[in-house]
Amino acid sequence: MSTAPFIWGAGTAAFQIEGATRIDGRGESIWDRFAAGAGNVANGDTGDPACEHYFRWREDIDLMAELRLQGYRFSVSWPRVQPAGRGPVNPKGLDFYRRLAEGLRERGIQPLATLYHWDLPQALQDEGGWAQRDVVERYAEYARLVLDGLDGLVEDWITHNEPWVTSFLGYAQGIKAPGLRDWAAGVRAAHHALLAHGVVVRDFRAAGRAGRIGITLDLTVARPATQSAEDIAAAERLDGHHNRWFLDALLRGAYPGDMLELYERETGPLDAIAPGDLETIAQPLDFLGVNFYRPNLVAADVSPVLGLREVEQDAEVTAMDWPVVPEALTELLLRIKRDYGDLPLLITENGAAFQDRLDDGEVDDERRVAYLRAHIAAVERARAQGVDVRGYYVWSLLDNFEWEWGYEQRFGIVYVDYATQRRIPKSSALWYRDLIARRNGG
Ligand code: IFM
Repeated sequence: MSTAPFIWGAGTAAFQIEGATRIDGRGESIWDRFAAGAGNVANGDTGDPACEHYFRWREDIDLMAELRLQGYRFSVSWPRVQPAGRGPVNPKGLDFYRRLAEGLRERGIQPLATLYHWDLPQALQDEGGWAQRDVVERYAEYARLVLDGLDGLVEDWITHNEPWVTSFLGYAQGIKAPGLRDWAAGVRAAHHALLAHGVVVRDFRAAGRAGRIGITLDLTVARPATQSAEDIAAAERLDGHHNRWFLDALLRGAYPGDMLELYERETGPLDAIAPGDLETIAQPLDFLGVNFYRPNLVAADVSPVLGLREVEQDAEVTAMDWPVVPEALTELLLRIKRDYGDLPLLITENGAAFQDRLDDGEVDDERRVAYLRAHIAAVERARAQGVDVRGYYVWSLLDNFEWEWGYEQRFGIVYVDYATQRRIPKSSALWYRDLIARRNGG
């Protein structure tokens, strides 16, 4: 097991908790626009009020300190810092993150900041968003503003959260903002997100910035429903689409040949991939962030592009209908080490939504406690087998805006009563606090 200090933390993202979408010069984001569209988000929910964290951040960091969190992962809202996605910084937006980072440091909580967690300025989407190449330069400019602005306050940076979601769910499948259904745009968006990552990491090193920088991927374990050659091939395709497309590009400097072929069959030549791009993408990383929720069981099918369908698993499911299979997390971590070598990993998200009930001022979320206990044990099993995991961040600190599900799904270890904005630590928060104390000899 690595002897590097291990960070126990929790995570959130700007659009999911901040609210205040029209305050202090914040620009419109693709999620404001998408949520305003009829039928896109459950119950017509939007980014307001969310958790009003923009106003209640002091109370929230006090709560983190009470829970003895050692690290807090948050994201910076691009349209708050640079409202139209180009041009000068919006000082009020940047100041918010400066105060937040200062407050965290004062409480001994290590900030881990994500530069992009899905809230692209709408003005850039009007020019094509992640599907057009100029976004790479726009993102590099935005990143410089944030890295300069938080210099000395934040040492750990994540370029993107889950570029698979940004690109394929946003541009190819239309489930998330901007809601496009165009596979060619999806593949271009994935490539530009990776390229933008590479440019920012390269600039980070060239500027001699102190600190560490990496990227967070949402990775899965793709399993075939049967041992038929067709289902095994379907699982291989899902693995290629969800995992290898990103891992191979970032860590091997090449897209997987089977996926290039599969996408090109759908989209025609992938002209967006220019000579030299993959060298830029494959910058050495200080760490890889891994988000894990569940494995996928798949069978071959006639569905477009990937030719597969998801099959129900013989496992307990969460409120999202996601199967609870903690051993898949150990398998995933061992697989990263086996296939991509030793690199420091952070579990940047792991958690579950359940139908929590506020009962007599308490939320007894024992199923979440069981989920977290089992997944943390799965991480510790991987560490015992030599995987260099440096931290674990529960998703999420607070109940929040769960994208197309709105406020219907609760992932928090802290309950948010949206009517009053009262925060109530659930049993899982208290359990996690005690686990952190035990792991630190307390
Ligand atoms: O809430 C999201 C988060 O924004 C990104 N990863 C998955 C979480 C749960 O769906």
